[in-house]
Amino acid sequence: MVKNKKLTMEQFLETRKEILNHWPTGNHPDLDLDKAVEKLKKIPPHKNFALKLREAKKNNITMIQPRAGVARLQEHIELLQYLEKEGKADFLPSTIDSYTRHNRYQNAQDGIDESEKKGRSLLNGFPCVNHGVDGCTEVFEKINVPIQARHGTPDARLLSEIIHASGWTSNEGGGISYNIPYAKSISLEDTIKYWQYCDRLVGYYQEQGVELNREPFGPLTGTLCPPSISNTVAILESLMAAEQGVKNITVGYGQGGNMVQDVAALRALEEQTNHYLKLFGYEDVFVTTVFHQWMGGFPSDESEAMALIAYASTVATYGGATKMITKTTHESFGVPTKEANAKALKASKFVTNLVKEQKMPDSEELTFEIEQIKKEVDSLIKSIVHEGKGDICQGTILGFKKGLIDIPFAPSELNYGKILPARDVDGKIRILEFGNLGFTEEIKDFHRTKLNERAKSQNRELTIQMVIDDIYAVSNGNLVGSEGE
Ligand code: 8ZB
Repeated sequence: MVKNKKLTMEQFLETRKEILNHWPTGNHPDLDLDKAVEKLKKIPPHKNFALKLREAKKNNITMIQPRAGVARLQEHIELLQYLEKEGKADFLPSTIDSYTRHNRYQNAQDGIDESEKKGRSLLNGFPCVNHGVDGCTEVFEKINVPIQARHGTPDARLLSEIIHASGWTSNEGGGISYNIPYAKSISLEDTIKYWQYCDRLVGYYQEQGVELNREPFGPLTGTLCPPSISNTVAILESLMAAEQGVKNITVGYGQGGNMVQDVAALRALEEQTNHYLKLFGYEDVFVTTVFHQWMGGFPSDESEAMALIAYASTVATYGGATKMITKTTHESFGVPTKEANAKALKASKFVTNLVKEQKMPDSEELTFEIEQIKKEVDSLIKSIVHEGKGDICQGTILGFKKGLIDIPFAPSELNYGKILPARDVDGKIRILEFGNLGFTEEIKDFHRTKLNERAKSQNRELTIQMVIDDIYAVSNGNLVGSEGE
C-alpha cells in the first residue's frame, strides 16, 4: 500500500536496478549516478531550470516557454535553436511523443526510422528514451537556456533517469496529473508509486547539491476546470514531491478566462502551496508558478487565435506568474510548425514585456475570489486527509474512488466523473453538479446561487446544455456560452 513516505536509499536503488535492466537496448554505460552528479554540477546557472526560475521570481517577471518536439535528433535540435533565437524562449521543452509516454519504445524506434526515410517527423514529439543519454545530452549542449521534459507519462521512471543524466534540469508531471487526464485504466496506486520514484531521483540529486525543478501538470483536462480542483491536485503533488526531497516546485494553472478569477487562482495557488508545504513540515521548498495559455478549444482563425494568446499573456503577467506556457495559432489543427511556434512566442514575449510593470490591483472582487478558492481547497484537502487517515497518498486514491475529488471530463475510469462545471454571469468557472465532491454545504450554496444568477440573466434553464455551450464559447469568441452556440 503506497504511503506518502520517502523511499529509503535501499528501496530507491533496488527499484533503480529493475528499471535500468529494462532499458530497451540493455544496461546503459552512461547512466551512472556519480557521473550524472558531476555533469549536473557543472551546469552554469543560466542553463539551470530551478535557478533561472528563482531569478525570474526575484525580478518579478514572467518567463515564456513553448511546447515542441519532433522525432529526429538533428531536426529537434534545430527546432529548439530556432525557438530560442527567433522566438526568444526563456525556457525550452522537449515534448515527448505518445509512444514513449506509453513506454512503447519499439514503436517509437519504428517512428524514428520511418521519419528518417520520409525526411520529416512522423511522431508527435521527441522520443527521448530511444535517443538516450547521448542524444539528450547533445540537445542540452546545443542550446543556451534550461530544458525540461514535458510529456504525460504515467510511468516516467526510465525517462526521468535519462533526461536528468543528460543535463535536463526540470521534469513535468505527477502521479495524479499524468494519470487521470491522460490514461484510461492505470491505477493511481501505481502512478503515485512511479512518480515517487521520479521525485526521489530528484531528491537524490538535491542531496548531492544539484538543484532540479519539478512541475506538476496544472491544467488537468484543460476544459472548464474549477480552480479549486486543479489547485488541490497541484498542492497534493507538491506535498508528495517534497516528501521525496524535491526542493524546487513550479505549480501550474490553466487559464480559465475570467481575469479576476485567473489572477485569484494564481495567488491562491502560490499562497496555499507554501502554506500546506509548511503545515506538513517541508520548510525549505522554493515555490514558483506557471500559467498556461488557454488549454481549451481554440478558434481556427489565426488572428483570433493570436488575440487569445495575447490576452492570456496579459493575464499571466498581470497575475504575476513566474512562467507561462505558450500556445500557437495552429492549435486547432495539430502540431505547429516551428515558424508558427516562434511567432506565438514573440507575441507572448511582447505582451509580458509591455505589461511587466503592472500588477492587478487589490479589490473586493479579487480578495473575495482568492478567499473563495482557498476555502474550497481547504475543504477538499481536509476531506482527502481525513479519508486517508492522515496519509495523502491513500487519501488521494480513496478520494478519487469516492468522488471527494473529481476532475471534469477526465478519460480515466478511476475518476468519479460526476461533476459538471459551468460559467457564471461574468464568466467565472463554477460548479453545476457536485457529484460527491468534498465541499461543505456553504460552498455548494455559493455555486448554486452564482449559476442561478446566470440562468436568470440568460433566461434559460440550468441544464447540461449550458455546460456544452460554455465548452464551445471561447473558440467562437465568447467567454459565456449562449443557448445552442
Ligand atoms: C497537454 C498539452 C497539449 C498541447 C501541444 C498541443 C497542445 C503536443 C506537441 C505540441 C508542439 C509538439 N503539443 N505535442 N506542441 N510540438 N510535438 O501540447 O498542440 O497545445
